[in-house]
Amino acid sequence: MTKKSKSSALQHKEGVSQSEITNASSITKIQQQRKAKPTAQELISQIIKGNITALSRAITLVESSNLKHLEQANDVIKGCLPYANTSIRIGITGVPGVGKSTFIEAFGMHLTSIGKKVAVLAVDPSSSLSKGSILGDKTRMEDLVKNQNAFIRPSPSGNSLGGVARKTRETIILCEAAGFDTIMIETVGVGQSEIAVHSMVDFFLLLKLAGAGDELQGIKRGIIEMADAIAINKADGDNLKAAKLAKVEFNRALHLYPQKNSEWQPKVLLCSALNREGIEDLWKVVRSYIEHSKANNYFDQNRTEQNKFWLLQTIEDRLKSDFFNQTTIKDALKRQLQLIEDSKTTPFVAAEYLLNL
Ligand SMILES: Nc1nc2c(ncn2[C@@H]2O[C@H](COP(=O)(O)OP(=O)(O)O)[C@@H](O)[C@H]2O)c(=O)[nH]1
Ligand SMILES: [Mg+2]
Repeated sequence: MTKKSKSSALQHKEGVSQSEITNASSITKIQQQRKAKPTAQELISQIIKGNITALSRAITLVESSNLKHLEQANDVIKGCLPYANTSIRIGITGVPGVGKSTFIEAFGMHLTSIGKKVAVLAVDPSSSLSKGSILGDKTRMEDLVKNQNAFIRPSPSGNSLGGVARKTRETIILCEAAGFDTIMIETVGVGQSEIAVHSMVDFFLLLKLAGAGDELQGIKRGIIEMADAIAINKADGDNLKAAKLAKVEFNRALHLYPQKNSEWQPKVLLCSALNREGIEDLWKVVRSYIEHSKANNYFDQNRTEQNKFWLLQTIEDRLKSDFFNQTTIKDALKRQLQLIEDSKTTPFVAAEYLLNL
């Protein structure tokens, strides 16, 4: 209910006070504005011209839970697809406090200074609770926020990672159609969201700190395995010596990992996001990775594999939510769970029964 009223034109109309809403001429005005809502076709043609207002509007449709909006969103995405697929997509992960936001600011500013158009997105399924903690600290991105060639969008909210990831993937397509050639996707170094982000990007960057053990940094082995580069951040001041040591250690450790399908040897770098040092070197690494993976065809293969993965993932998510959202299932599930508690059935018998309903 609250969602519906939030997306209503009444709330969007600036300068319309509550008392004005009751006034007849205002109602006509609002009705006209409703009619003036751009069609999917209009949105598409504005997006491919690089119109940011149209882009934001389309993303809002993608993120909406209203079925009508989703239908329109699908039309817009379809229309944008021929203009998409053109960017370099970079995933960025690391534990809170490692300096992701500061890094994105520095990296984004560098990229725009060499003529790139940068979009910054995020995947954080927990952000619906914390109201978009990730990327929320726009104070760390003061310059990028004001930059004409940068577009920053906080994580879509949602209670399932699948839903959040879908919205972000579709937003990538819209941003690409709007002319953004470098897309950065931030994720927090906890839970499953790295895997989701890894399966929507070309290049995966792990930010780390020197001097803290892996357990301390909460980074799992799997995440190191996904990384195409590890940047040891805060390599400045008193920290520099430890950072240099960490670099040697990481390089040694990475050689013990099995070769990646891309046949790319992950690189370890030092950087100071705060002092904007090591940023250019990292961009060189990304470029050399792209060259490498395009030369051996991995780049395209990987994107195809990712699309297949998301097709299956989407079906899985849909079947699951369709199943669990049925009232008969909800009620029956409650009963079966009770029977399990009372040891009156087995999980397999109960599952079989529910699936047959
Ligand atoms: N010394 C130093 N501090 C940094 C660096 N990068 C980030 N920080 C600081 O680390 C803190 C956390 O940074 P933030 O970008 O918010 O980290 P996030 O949680 O990963 O997004 C902030 O106080 C930053 O100023 C760096 O390269 N060197
Ligand atoms: Mg941050």
